[in-house]
Amino acid sequence: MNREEMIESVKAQMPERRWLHVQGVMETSVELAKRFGSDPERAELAAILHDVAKYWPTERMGRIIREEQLPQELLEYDKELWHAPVGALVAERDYGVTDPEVLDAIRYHTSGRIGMTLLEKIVCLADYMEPSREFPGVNKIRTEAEHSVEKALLAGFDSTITFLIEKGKRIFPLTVSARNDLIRQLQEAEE
Ligand code: DGI
Ligand code: FE
Ligand code: FE
Repeated sequence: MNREEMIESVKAQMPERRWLHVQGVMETSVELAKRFGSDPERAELAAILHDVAKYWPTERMGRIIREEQLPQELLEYDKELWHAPVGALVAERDYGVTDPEVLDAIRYHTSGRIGMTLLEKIVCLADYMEPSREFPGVNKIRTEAEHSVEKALLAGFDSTITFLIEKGKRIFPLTVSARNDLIRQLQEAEE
């Protein structure tokens, strides 16, 4: 499947405003990849597919998590997390993506994880800061992203964690690990 066919197929699976978001993530991922020395083409590919499963019915995502041996722990946390690992599976199975780094950038774009690659950080950060995003703290994220992926992504996870705490929701352990790991990386870089 070529790039245009992939774009048409993804676009057909979501409402117009979500497609605008995906286009924003594509542009921002490419820009960040160039700024921080990652591969713009792989960043764009991950961005095109990152929310492919976002509007799939919950039951369909749940079934895939159970049947395809994705981490079963996901089933105990917010359903908003599910589209990322399911999206990675769909990218490989239905869109023929074989590049493991691209698949991981899709898989971890919501939760993050310990030891995120630069590509994973870029797609996750672009998802937070693309131009159509508006939420408290987004401007701080955009400002930090001018010089540091890690500082910007840390601000992103802080905003999500704060939001989850305010809503009285549980935090997926990978997100806590991802945040701790970014702080460690920033401290090590300072020393
Ligand atoms: O799919 P998007 O809306 O573009 O953004 P996303 O993939 O980052 O999804 C974010 C949603 O996931 C947001 O509404 C918060 C929710 N969420 C629920 N529990 C967690 C979580 N996000 C993270 N990072 N960690 C959680 O534990
Ligand atoms: Fe997403
Ligand atoms: Fe997204």
